[in-house]
Amino acid sequence: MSSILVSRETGVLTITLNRPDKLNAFNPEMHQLLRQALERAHDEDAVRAVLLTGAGRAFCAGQDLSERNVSPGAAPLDLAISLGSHYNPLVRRLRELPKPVVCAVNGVAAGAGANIALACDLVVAARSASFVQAFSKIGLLPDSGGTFFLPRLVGSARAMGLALLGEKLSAEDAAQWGLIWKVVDDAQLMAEALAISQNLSDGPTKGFGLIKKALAMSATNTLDAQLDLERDLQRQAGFTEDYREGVAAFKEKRKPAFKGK
Ligand code: LHQ
Repeated sequence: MSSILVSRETGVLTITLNRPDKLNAFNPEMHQLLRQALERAHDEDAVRAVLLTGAGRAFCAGQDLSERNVSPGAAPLDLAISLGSHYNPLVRRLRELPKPVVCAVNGVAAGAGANIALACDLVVAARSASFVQAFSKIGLLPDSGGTFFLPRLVGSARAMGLALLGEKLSAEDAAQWGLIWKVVDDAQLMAEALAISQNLSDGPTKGFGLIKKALAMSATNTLDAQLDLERDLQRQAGFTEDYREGVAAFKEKRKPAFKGK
């Protein structure tokens, strides 16, 4: 059984982390297959939204801790190699994909698994799901963008508490804190996440890509720089076919038929 399942239904590419007996923890093969799936999402015009989820009772438990010989007597590992070759490129790929990525968190999301969920554009979680910055429990710091995303999403006090204490945060609290988009009943999770993804895949894909870019840049830009960026990106948005279609549909009081062009 492949550790990543990929299927496309109309414009939505669904990617499922599929090592349920390991709570979908990452090993090198899973990283490689996920990279290929995201490359496909990037390259195929027919893919206009991505839905990322996990098989079984967990979304993802982060790095597979049973893969490596980490013990008091063993030679030390250089963890920067794994971050540099796998996790960091994954987070960059998710953020830089010029198409929306929805994450359906079906169960616990721990360690890098939690932060990969947060790297997606819209996070919908099942009511029974939870988020754990498990790193501090094993002497590490949040990686995969955790130290970037957490304070921006929930403020520095809550980010520090999550990172230092490594306690489970329920999906309900995560939604209330502004860490994720919304929480839904377990039975509704995939239907709701798919509906959001399908809705996005029918949208103005180029415009969505520009929204992602603008919001990403706002994390570090001054207002002046951001205003200039909005001007430049809006110029690009205004040149798309979908902008013309959107305005025409508005005037004609009909639903727009966006083509992602
Ligand atoms: C696992 C794992 C797991 C293997 C549960 N691996 N087996 C990047 C760069 C390089 C290196 C280091 O890391 C990183 C990034 C990271 O992600 S570091 C953080 C790694 N992840 C963790 O520390 C999470 C460890 N897991 C947990 O804290 C809990 O298992 C969670 C909160 C995920 C789930 O708790 P429970 O629902 O109570 O389940 P459980 O603890 O009973 O786990 C079920 C099984 O899954 C169990 O195996 P067993 O054979 O006893 O049934 C666990 O050993 C296994 N498992 N996480 N990451």
